[in-house]
Amino acid sequence: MNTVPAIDGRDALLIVDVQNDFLPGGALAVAQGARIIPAINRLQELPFGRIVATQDWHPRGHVSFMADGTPAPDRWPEHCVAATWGAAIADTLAQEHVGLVLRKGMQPGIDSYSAFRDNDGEHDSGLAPWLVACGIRRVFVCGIALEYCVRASALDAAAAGFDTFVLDDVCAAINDDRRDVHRMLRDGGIGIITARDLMEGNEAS
Ligand code: VGL
Ligand code: ZN
Repeated sequence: MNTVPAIDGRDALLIVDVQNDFLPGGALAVAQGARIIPAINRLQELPFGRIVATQDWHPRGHVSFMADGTPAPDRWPEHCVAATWGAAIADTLAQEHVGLVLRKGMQPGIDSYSAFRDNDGEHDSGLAPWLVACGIRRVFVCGIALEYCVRASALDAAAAGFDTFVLDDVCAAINDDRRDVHRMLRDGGIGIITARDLMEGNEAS
C-alpha cells in the first residue's frame, strides 16, 4: 500500500482537461476519459485547500491543429475551440468545489500542455505563485491526457517546488502502456499513487 498523509488545506487537486472533446464522442476522444469522472468527483469531497480545473481553450486556426489532416508531432484534429461544446467541462464533473478554472492554449501560435506555462517555457500562467499564496504545499494531479497535459502539469508542479503526486488510475491515457510516462514522472520526482491510496489515507481511524 502506498498511502500518503491525509489531505488538508495545504493540498491542491488539479483536474486537467476533463472536457467534452477529450471524452467519447468528442473530437480528440481518449478512450478511458469518461470512466475517471466518478472517481474525480469522490476525490473532490476530500478537504483540499484548493481545487483547480484546467480547460484547453484554443482559438480557431490554432497552431496545434493539423492544417491539412497530416499527422505530425504535437498536431491534433481541431479540438477545444473556445466557447464551443467541445471545450466545455464535462457536465458530469462536479464543479461545486472548483475554485479556479484555468484556461490555456489561447495564444494562436503556441500550445500549452501544462497548466503552469506555455510549451515555449516563456509564458507563465501565474498558477504556481497563486497556489503558494493560497498556502498550498502539495499538488495532486488527475485528468486527461496522462502523456500530455497531465504529465506536463505534474512535472511543472514539481519543478515549482510542490510535493507532487499523479493519481494514476484517475488519469486517462492515450497509450495502454504507461511505463514510459511513469518513468518520466518518477524522474521528475513525482509520486505515482492511486485514488484508493488517498481515500484510505483519509478514512477516519
Ligand atoms: C491535450 C493534446 C492537445 C491534453 C490538449 O489535454 O492532454 N492533448 N491538447
Ligand atoms: Zn489542445
